[in-house]
Amino acid sequence: MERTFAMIKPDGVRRGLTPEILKRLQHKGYRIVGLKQMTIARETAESHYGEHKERPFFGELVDFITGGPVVAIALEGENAIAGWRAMMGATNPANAAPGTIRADFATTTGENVTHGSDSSDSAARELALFFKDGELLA
Ligand code: DAT
Ligand code: MG
Repeated sequence: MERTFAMIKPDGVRRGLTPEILKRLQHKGYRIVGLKQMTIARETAESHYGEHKERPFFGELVDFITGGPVVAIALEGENAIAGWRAMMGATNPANAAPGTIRADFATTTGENVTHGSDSSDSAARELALFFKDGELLA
């Protein structure tokens, strides 16, 4: 069993995609062990995306992710880290395989609907950033 951090980004929430995305991950068989709609504080966003802080798009990325409510999700399941990344598809929707979330619901890299941790270290770090002890199911 693995846990990972998933997020429906502000574009996904704004466009009413929350039920569709929750449906997909539940139908896949993942268990939702934490779920909340929230607005991300700027310092939380800068920490979450810290690996990108030298990239030219960092400012826009932080503006975007703090610009409206997101849905933060803690997912549990076998191979959940790679499995959720596979369901999302490639970062650039133009490269995402048909049937993936980013291929089906996005056209630009900057607004690509969902986030998923990319490793077990990232998953642990991001889950701790977004959820307090006691907010996650045992
Ligand atoms: P992923 O979200 O697939 O893990 P990432 O970690 O490389 O991708 O980048 C984080 C987010 O930053 C990504 O979902 C969208 C944005 N981003 C990445 N590369 C970008 C680029 N070249 N231009 C604009 N935004 C970009
Ligand atoms: Mg990433």
